[in-house]
Amino acid sequence: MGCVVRKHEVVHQILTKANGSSAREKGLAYAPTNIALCKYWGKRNNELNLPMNSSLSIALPDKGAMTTLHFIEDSSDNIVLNGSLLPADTNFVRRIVQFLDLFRKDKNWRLHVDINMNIPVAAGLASSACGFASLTLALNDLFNWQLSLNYLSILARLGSGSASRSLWAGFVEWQAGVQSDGMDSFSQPYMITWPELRVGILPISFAEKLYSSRDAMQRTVATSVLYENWTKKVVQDMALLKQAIELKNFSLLGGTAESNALNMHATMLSSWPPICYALPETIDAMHQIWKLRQEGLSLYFTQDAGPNLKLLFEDKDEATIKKHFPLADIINPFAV
Ligand code: 2P0
Repeated sequence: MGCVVRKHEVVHQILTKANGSSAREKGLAYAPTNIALCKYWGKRNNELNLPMNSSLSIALPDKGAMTTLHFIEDSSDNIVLNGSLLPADTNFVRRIVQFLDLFRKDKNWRLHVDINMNIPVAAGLASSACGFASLTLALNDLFNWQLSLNYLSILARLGSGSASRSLWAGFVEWQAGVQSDGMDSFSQPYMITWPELRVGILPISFAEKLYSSRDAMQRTVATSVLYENWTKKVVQDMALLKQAIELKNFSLLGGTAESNALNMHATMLSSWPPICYALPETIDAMHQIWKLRQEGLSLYFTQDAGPNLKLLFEDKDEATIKKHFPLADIINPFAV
């Protein structure tokens, strides 16, 4: 393949590996959302969502998207989100229909797509990650492709980069890869659990974000003088996080994740026009966390493309965290 590989060419290549048997009546799949400890920020290829850097996430098993699919006799797809049929002119519907178009080739099937999510949409809680991951898995189920998770991770990435990490529980690494067609850019899980680890979603605002991650990433790469440093920082952080996970060194994990998030946001802030996802309450919460840490509490945070913070701590401190942050939604990523 040459340099200008298109999405449909990648899909075609992967579908040659699919089982050729006929479609089922229904497709159904669940995918958890994921929180990056080392962030994906910036693409080397906007068409294929190929990242500049590798990233590492942790799945939140009971926060995610359930997608069911069935064929309909209609001229267009129906997209239902949390029980409401969405108008065709919304961004969400356009992205889903464009994704489905990749698989239609000359065939004219239309689908009823029913997505149920238990996280706010487009508020920096990786709704597109679990949405596109569950849609990809549901298509694999509907068409009975029986594709490997590596191929499904590549397909999910074509919908949304971070969706490539949302096919597994636990820690997941998305390898940036080097190939121009992105066939080496997929995610893989770590076979390691950390039952003491806790993630708390600290709500600041669940309003729809001001800038899409897609646009904000492009602007950061194009205009931030700090971007080159970011690409070096992520290499160091990936190594430190792997070490922290292997050694179960919580302060190394939390410190590296927090520093990674702050560097990503500093890099965005130095873009022009500037990109700032934090609200005044986000900064207040950071100061509260830093003060508690100075007082001896082993508490860290990470922040994505929205104003909410995700707290990182261990189960032994859960009661203290609940006392200081009564609104935090506390999740055990390794609950069975
Ligand atoms: C991440 N984020 O690693 C980073 C950190 C947000 C901040 O991946 O354009 O919705 O669909 O590939 O995956 C959000 O970006 O962007 C994201 P697209 P995506 O989780």
